[in-house]
Amino acid sequence: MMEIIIDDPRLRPIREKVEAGERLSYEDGLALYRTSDLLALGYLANLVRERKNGNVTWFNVNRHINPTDVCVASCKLCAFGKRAKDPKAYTWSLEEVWHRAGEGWSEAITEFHIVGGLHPELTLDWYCEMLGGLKQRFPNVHLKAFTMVEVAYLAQRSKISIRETLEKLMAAGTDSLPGGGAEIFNDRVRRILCDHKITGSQWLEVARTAHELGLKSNCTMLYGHIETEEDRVDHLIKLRELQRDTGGFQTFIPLAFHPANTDLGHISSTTGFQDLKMIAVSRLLLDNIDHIKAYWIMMTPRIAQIAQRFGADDLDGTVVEEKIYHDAGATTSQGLRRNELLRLIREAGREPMERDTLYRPVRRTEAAFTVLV
Ligand code: V47
Repeated sequence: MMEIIIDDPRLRPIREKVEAGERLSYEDGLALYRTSDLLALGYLANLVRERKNGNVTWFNVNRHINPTDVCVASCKLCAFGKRAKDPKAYTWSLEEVWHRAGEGWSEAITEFHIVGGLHPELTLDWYCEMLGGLKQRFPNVHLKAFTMVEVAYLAQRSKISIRETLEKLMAAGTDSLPGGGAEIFNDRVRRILCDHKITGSQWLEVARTAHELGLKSNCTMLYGHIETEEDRVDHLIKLRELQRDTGGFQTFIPLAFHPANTDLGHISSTTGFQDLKMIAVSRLLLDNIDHIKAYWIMMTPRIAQIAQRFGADDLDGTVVEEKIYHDAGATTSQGLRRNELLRLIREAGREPMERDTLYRPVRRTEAAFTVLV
């Protein structure tokens, strides 16, 4: 094994644990966040990353669909959600959703990632019809639809349980759930960032129910605002504990807070150093989650590429049209072509592997794709 020099003595016992494949503790998590020895962190995270995913970097060919930005929650962290009366707010009709889903350049998209605001009038039936219409028009496309927050809101509005809501969504076409809305589980921080959203424990309960019903989901953490290092470690350990029970999380995505156009516009954006640290620490603490995604829209393609050597094994996908980060000042493009993703991955010395949403390799010919099961 390559001999590396670890400058920070606090990392030496952690290195021994990582090399032995042992679980890291809460205190280890704090030590990892508190070090500035980024190269040592990256080295350790890379060990785990290569153990789990070898030299492969996963990506997918997907399209984001955000049917409405009307939202009753008014989260301070968000620049996307608008009040219904806001002249800039939009809500697509069902026809518009179906039309837009097939719009733009097509590279045989394998996933629609569908999330939106908490709309006070759209009903669960409307969402089910939307999913049914997408399935009918695009039967091979996986529908990764609705965050835990949207599921809980639809359940509350329909006066039925979370389980029944999920069952209805599944019957209509939902194949898995994205990881958004988790923010930071700590109640104090949540009260400031997103007072009207479900609590952290409710988010975890919706995820647990989804996993029990056989749905896979992703999970996220929003960082770089008012959270402490303790809040971050606590968040990651809660995800690790739920994963121990259900095994339902596929990938973890650390999301850097973008302050522009939000009520927290005075907060500075995260730095590349912090972003890489977040990738590395999450890879080390979340030993039972297979994948760590460096979401290029949020991190920029440059940092997401370097992240492939600091613990990440996924770049997300082509995306095509992105609103949540662009409303919050993101300067990245809205989509990347498949070839551009391939170049980023190859130049990082990794082997690109196109996947479907469930991490099954996708083989492409000129005109079609086949999921290898
Ligand atoms: O839930 C909102 C966050 C999330 C801001 O599951 C913000 O594969 C930063 O969850 N600055 C949506 N973050 C994005 C998301 C996601 C992205 C890519 C892939 C997957 C997946 C999930 O973005 C929201 C919220 O946590 N967010 N506003 C903001 N101003």
